[in-house]
Amino acid sequence: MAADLDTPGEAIATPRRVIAHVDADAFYASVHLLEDPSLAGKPVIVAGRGARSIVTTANYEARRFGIGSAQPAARARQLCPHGVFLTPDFELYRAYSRRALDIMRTYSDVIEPLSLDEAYLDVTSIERPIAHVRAMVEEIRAATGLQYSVGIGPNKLCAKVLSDFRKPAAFNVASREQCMELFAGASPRLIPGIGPKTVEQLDGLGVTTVAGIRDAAPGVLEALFNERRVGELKARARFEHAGIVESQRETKSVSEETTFEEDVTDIDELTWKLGELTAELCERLGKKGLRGRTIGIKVRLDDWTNITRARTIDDYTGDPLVITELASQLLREYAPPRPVRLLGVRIASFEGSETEVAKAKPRTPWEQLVIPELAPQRGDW
Ligand code: TTP
Ligand code: MG
Repeated sequence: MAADLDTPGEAIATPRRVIAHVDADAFYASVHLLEDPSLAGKPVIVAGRGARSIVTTANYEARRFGIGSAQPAARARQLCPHGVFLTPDFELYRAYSRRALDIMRTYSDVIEPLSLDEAYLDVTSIERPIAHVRAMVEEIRAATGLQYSVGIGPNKLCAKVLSDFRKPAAFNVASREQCMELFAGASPRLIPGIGPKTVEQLDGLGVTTVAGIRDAAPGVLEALFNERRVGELKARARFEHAGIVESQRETKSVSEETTFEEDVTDIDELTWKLGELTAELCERLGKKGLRGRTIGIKVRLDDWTNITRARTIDDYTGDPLVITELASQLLREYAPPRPVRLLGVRIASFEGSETEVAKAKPRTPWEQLVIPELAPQRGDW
């Protein structure tokens, strides 16, 4: 769902790359099915509980009844009264997502997660990128049970559109030219970066397909869009896109701090406050799935002297008890000589933090990649 495809296409200037987009099938619903095998074969709908709640997703059994994301839950109940309705459990989704991502990281250093169930990977530097990505999704499936659909193409735009094609369990590989052909007759709404409003405007101009944008005679699109936007639309319709896969910026450290309303002298009160700050810190660590080895404190005195103290331990931790203990020890050792104005706790040296963007050259040119047959079929769109 998250489309970060907002870079205009400049395919000609872009070096050849092999980009994969992976997207879990019916993600939330699949997680519930994995947790409770008795749901197998039943239509499963994940929606809020309130009267005005909406459907987040549904498994493919439920989709057969016309149920889909963003539909009012009440409507879904009418369409499928015997369906199993479940409320979202984000902790669980995050846990599955993290496990899948951990496996992905063993296959590529250049990964850009877009949401809990979606990521781009740059596999340009891999010798047999298609087999590599296939092995990756198979490993994820074996380890977590999650099924991912895959699109592989020369840029993010191709990869994204391909991964959405003939879901579930899709595995589509195509060049830019093949994408143009494959999706020529599809609605422009298929293309990320062409939103519902643009689709409506295009419709008003009689342009109802991707090829229609590409082949529009000069002046036609200009009736509604400025020159720059026309260029963008045409580039997208040609599946040109210059965006690179941006690996998540590494978190180097996480910290929490507080400034007191009144300066604090009592060491017990300061220690207690450290415990509170650490609890908040650990919650954030947990969300990011991080564990660190260097624990530090920061103290600002009433005369604005700032000091930091840190210590590195042998084992990675995200445990509030361990961190509070060490932080309190550092505080006692420092023994603030004046009233304290600000207190902070920090953790760094995270587990597995060596990810780096590979600036590698393509190992295998596109012409040599084995490209499966992807002839459009009736009813594809
Ligand atoms: P998607 O990948 O768009 O949907 P999906 O994984 O359920 O189904 P598929 O990919 O097979 O088409 O979104 C991932 C999760 O995000 C989805 O399981 C639930 C959540 N989501 C919402 O909460 N609201 C929405 O409108 C959409 C589209 C998704
Ligand atoms: Mg999905």
